[in-house]
Amino acid sequence: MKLYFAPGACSLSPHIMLREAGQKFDLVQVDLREKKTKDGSDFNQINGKGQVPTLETDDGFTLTEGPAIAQYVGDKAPASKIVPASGLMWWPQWSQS
Ligand SMILES: N[C@@H](CCC(=O)N[C@@H](CS)C(=O)NCC(=O)O)C(=O)O
Repeated sequence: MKLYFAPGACSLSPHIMLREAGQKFDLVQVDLREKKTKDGSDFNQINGKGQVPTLETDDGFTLTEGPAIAQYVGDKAPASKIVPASGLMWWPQWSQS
């Protein structure tokens, strides 16, 4: 996977979640003012909204909203229990501690 991020931006939470979930991913820094990635690519071609966080998944999807990325990462790594499964308000195990 590939996470597009900018320092000090709301891409930090998906970044933390990917690490907590033990996922393999590459980081690509974005200049949000210029809409360019660190290697000079046009970021608007990757996310038409020109915003981070943006996650390219291994199966070819591009997710462009933080909550959608959070749910995707949580669903991909259920053993990490970082978010409840879709449709649940909490993990049953959370209420036992
Ligand atoms: N609805 C998006 C909002 C993302 C967002 O506002 N990202 C900011 C950084 S925290 C951004 O990329 N701003 C640059 C811009 O809008 O041009 C989400 O929840 O993920």
